[in-house]
Amino acid sequence: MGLTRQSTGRSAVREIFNVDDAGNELVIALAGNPNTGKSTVFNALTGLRQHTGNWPGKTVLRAEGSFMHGGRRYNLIDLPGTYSLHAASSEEEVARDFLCFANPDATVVVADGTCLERNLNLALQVMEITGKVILCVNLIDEARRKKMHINIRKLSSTLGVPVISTAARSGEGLPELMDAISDVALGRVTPKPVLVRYPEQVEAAIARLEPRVREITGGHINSRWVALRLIDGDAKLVQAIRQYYNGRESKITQAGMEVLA
Ligand SMILES: Nc1nc2c(ncn2[C@@H]2O[C@H](COP(=O)(O)OP(=O)(O)OP(=O)(O)O)[C@@H](O)[C@H]2O)c(=O)[nH]1
Ligand SMILES: [Mg+2]
Repeated sequence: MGLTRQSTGRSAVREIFNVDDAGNELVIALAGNPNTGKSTVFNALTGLRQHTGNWPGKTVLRAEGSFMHGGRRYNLIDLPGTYSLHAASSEEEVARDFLCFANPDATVVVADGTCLERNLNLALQVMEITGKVILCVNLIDEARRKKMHINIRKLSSTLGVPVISTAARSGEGLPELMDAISDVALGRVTPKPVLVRYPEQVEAAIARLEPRVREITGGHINSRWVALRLIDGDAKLVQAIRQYYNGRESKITQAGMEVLA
């Protein structure tokens, strides 16, 4: 089936998710497990330049705000806190669809530095969808208090993405986080995230499916991830993609989201 897309990039972001992307603003997503300090990071970065509402077609709260850095405006979207991106709840669905379809210029995964291992599960899932990831190891003050030492450099080289430690409540590390966001969003730094390798059978199926997926989606969304979801029998995602690529982007808010629901 030959599918075409009528609009690409940032205009699609605005159309699909009602994100304010007027001008040449960069769109930055904030993801993370619940209670890791996402909103604290969001508030510290955006100050009073923010507004809240619901996600289109959902009763899930959304906060959107912006900050200026190096003469550019960065539009920050606070995604719902989730433990995974399996679209098992409205929150997970919103987070996953935004990362998959809205193509943010960078995504910050906010993790709790006192229980990193659990938080890295979501980080790896995000990294499967988008390569433009920055890991923010937050609550570093708490980790320090508990005498935990986190080797940020090693974490960064192991994961293949920039890692910044922060104590968002006191503002520690936030200037560095802004720099890292800017580096990734503007393409000065290209993360090379490690990808989870699945059993050989699954990898073989991905290898067979991926080229076809790429052909259909024109490379606009991550073909490896879509192939994985197809193998998993994710019918909702198939419907969403069909909707998206039939050139009805402006309707995906109602139609696509309802189809996805
Ligand atoms: N000590 C310390 N506390 C923090 C830090 N960042 C956030 N907090 C506190 O952690 C709690 C949760 O912060 P939130 O910003 O609401 O976390 P969240 O990830 O937005 O939570 P949900 O939206 O419910 O998923 C609040 O009491 C914050 O004040 C930090 O770096 N250090
Ligand atoms: Mg929050």
